[in-house]
Amino acid sequence: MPNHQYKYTAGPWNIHAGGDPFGPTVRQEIDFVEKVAKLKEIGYHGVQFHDDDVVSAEADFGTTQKVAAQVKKVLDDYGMVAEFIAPRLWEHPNTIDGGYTNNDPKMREYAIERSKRAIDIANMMGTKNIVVWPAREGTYMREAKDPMTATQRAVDYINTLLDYDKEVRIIGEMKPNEPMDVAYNPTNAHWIALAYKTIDPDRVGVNIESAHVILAGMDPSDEMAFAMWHNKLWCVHLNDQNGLKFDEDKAFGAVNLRAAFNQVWVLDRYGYGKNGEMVGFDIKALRTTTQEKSFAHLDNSRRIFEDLLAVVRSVDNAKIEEFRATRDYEGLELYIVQKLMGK
Ligand code: XUL
Ligand code: MN
Repeated sequence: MPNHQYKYTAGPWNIHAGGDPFGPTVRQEIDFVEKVAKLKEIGYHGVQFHDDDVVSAEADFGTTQKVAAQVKKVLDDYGMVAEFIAPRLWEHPNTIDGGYTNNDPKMREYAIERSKRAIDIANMMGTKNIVVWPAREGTYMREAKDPMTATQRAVDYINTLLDYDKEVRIIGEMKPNEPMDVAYNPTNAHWIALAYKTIDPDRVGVNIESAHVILAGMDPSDEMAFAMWHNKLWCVHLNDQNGLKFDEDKAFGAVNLRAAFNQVWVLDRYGYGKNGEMVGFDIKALRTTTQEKSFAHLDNSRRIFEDLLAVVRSVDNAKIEEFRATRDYEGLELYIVQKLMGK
């Protein structure tokens, strides 16, 4: 029975002022140092970053080094680590029509340069993990880009980054839609398939976000198991999602406790975390959350993970095998549901 300690992370964007596309912010912005201090206090071990969460994308190299060192020092002071750096290829005017799948070669070049810079920042922050969420690598209409070309461009992009730094790991975080109507490579299995076509498949993996998998109509725990079978589950973004709508990023287990249980079960059963992988949460506070409760969704999600871990570790595996052998799936269902009800 695996019995290791998990390490938890979240991004600074998960502690936010509550603005949404339909209304302004409703809470005060919280200073980065306070975010780190509070994350530490509620049992977190690390921070996830976009490149420009560390330092402005417009900063020159010297300023980038200086600011990254300051941010790293804050982490060091609190005994925290940087889990990954994600190049933000979806806000800049040059990425309106995407980064590496942009039809304009100058814009594709921007995406490459910005991603190389994200690798530089990762090195300054002491991590080898680059997370690529291909936000705008898709289309609003099918005819806008050529899909075969887009597939090749994804592999070319990954190869360029693998070649730029011989130790960096390129970790795709797939999402089927939003902001685009349809994303290229909508699932983790797509990215894993691309990985095998790159110059160094062992350095290409995935970050599986529960809500993204649900939006693709699939099951997060099965997706995680598939990626682990390939030794490619290097990050997770645990959260929850109520049906097929916008990406809600709800607290882990808040919608479907059984699906959350199954994610924890599969992660724990197959030793996720034993090679340094961390349990990342990507969770938005509800807009209705008060200032004082700005961290509650992250605190709660970690607690829910640990409570589910206790349930998972109390599962009687011999019983499970017996239910399976006798095809008593009704009995199995009652056993699991009763476990989740604390019986
Ligand atoms: C978007 C999303 C991103 C990535 C990091 O849906 O999940 O925040 O996790 O870029
Ligand atoms: Mn995410």
